[in-house]
Amino acid sequence: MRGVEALRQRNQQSAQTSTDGVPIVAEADPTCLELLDHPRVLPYVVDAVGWNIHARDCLFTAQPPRSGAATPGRLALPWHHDQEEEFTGLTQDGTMPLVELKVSYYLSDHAEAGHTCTLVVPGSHRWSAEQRASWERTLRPALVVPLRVPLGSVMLWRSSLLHSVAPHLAGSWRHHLFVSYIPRWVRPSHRGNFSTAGHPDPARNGPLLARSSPVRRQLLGAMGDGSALEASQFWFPRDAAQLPLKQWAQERLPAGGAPMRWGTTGYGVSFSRVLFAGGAVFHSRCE
Ligand SMILES: O=C(O)CCC(=O)C(=O)O
Repeated sequence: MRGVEALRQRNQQSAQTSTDGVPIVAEADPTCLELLDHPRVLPYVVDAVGWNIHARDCLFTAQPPRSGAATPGRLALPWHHDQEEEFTGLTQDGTMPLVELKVSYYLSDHAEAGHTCTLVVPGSHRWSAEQRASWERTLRPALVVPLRVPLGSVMLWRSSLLHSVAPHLAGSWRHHLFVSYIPRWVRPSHRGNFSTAGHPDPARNGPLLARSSPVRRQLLGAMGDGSALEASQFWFPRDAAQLPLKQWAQERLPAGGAPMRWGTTGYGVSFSRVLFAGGAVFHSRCE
């Protein structure tokens, strides 16, 4: 994991700095840019949520050494389902739809004794509204999986899973970077909101887009061909060059496999789920 220390240093110098576990926006950071379209990870992302996507945001958290914390039992982040209120209305039965896929890069050793880690409750993305409302009564330690994973591990996950973050009690830093992928027609969150002159919205950052590949431009929320942003074209692309991830996906279909059903209008998202079956953790030396 070359570059993590540099990532932390760079972000500590920025106005959006946090050294206390509060996420900072890192999309334009060179490390984040490399992870945004990492060749070992992007195929899984596209397999799970299709090619009509961009990044909602890319956040980096750095938590300082915390041995001897005053409240060792307190979760670093409480239990929650991401965007529960915002997404629940998209299904009639109140289960949470698949709108967002998160990719977590664990950039410190989460297997170290006392080190914090993400805690998840497998299967909770399928819970009914009633189950989600009553988890405080039903949650048992046996249902919780702590992601005690070594440095360099990657987790792809549905952020509608019930999750939290364990207390950080180790004498080392915690480093975690995650990218959230959403359909292009869903607006980004932090990306625009935290833009400053020093950290422009990547989708409007001309020099950054000029040195990015077409696929990276799409993932940054811009048009793949560098054309001007226009809301309608997040729904109805003018031509294929605005949406290069589709071509990228087509070129990577398994040889001899069934043709991918992309939908009939060209605007849809289809899923193969050949590679990705609900969740995956693997170890990748992203160097
Ligand atoms: O830091 C983590 O492990 C998870 C972060 C998280 O829960 C969130 O961003 O919703």
